[in-house]
Amino acid sequence: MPWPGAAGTLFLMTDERTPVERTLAELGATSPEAIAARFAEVRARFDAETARLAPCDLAAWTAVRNAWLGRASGVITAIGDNWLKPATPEQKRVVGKSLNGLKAHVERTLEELRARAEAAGDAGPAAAGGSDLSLPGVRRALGTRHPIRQTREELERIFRSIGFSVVEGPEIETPYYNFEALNIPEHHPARDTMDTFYLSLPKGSPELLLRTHTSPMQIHTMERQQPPVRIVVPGRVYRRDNPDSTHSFAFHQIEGLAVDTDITFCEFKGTVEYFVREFLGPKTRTRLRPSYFPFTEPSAEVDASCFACDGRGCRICKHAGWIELFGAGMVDPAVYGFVNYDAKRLSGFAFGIGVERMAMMRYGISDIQLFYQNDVRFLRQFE
Ligand code: FA5
Repeated sequence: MPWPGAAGTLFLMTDERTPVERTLAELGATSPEAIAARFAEVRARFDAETARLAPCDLAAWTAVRNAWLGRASGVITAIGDNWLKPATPEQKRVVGKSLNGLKAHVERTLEELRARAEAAGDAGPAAAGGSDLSLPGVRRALGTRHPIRQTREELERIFRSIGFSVVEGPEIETPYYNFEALNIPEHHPARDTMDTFYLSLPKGSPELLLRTHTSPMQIHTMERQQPPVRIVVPGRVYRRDNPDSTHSFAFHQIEGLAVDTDITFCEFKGTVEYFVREFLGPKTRTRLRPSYFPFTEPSAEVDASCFACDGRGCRICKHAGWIELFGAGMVDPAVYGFVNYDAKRLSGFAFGIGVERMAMMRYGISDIQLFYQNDVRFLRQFE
């Protein structure tokens, strides 16, 4: 163990070891006077070293502190191990007391130096004699954007690139916006699939619920804006779904709505195909399967050729060759009636994409719950 600081001249030995690495018997210091003299030498060495410290040099201060107070190999530990432990019972009394005195001196001096360095730092670089710009900076561990966030941003980017703008809406809705204005009247069976969370409010308050999809923003937007409309709406939605590998009770969707005077099924199909190819790769094929949503007519489920087997059939696509992506369709003219749009003149399409499911497809993730567990071993893979 070298002495802390520059090569020492105080303790020149033929033996390579420093005095604190040798026992007192080896040093020939067995009487109380000889022991005290040895401690005085160590203390003088410490004082000389700290006297050389520049007032603001925190790195040098840390090095001195570690060299003297470091638990594993500091000088104080070495004295305890090599001078105190092997000492005779009479010597132990003297060594113990001196060691305590030395340790208190070292701790007090270092603390004073640290306070002085801090005060000098507070007074500004000029008062402290200038900053040492060569000191390493404090590195803060940076987090990364969550894979759901990254996926959402990628979806937004794709739709922005073809003229859609991004808007956001409230997570708390009235049943009117979440259901009725979307052509889902009370007692309609389509409500059962979204059996949802209502807020408990004082009697007489209007009913409020956590939105079950981003579709209410279709209505808010059309109420506020005359056509043409081209928006996407990312956001969190809630359903009373039991968690499993593909379901969560809180998840994310991105809604799309385009309304204008000349939008046909071709624009709808072309937009969907463009989006799927941009997101999942140029070779991905798209299929529209007839489906039902009260607010679109006709409605479709959009499927993509399986990314794992390219449509040949595998375990991931359950040997179908296709994977279901999201629901979509041409806006049902009945919806225009709720927002005072002229259903005879206007037409449009809408879609609602599950962000988690898209991220699962893209990154080959088999369990949706991984997104919510905040396990850094999972999240680091998306840096
Ligand atoms: C809807 O929510 C419709 N609003 C979509 C729509 C919009 C259709 C506009 C037509 C026009 P659906 O319930 O199928 O549809 O949900 C859409 C997507 O959300 C699903 O394809 C799926 O990717 C995702 N999703 C649904 N439930 C869950 C859940 N519990 N956990 C995670 N993702 C879900």
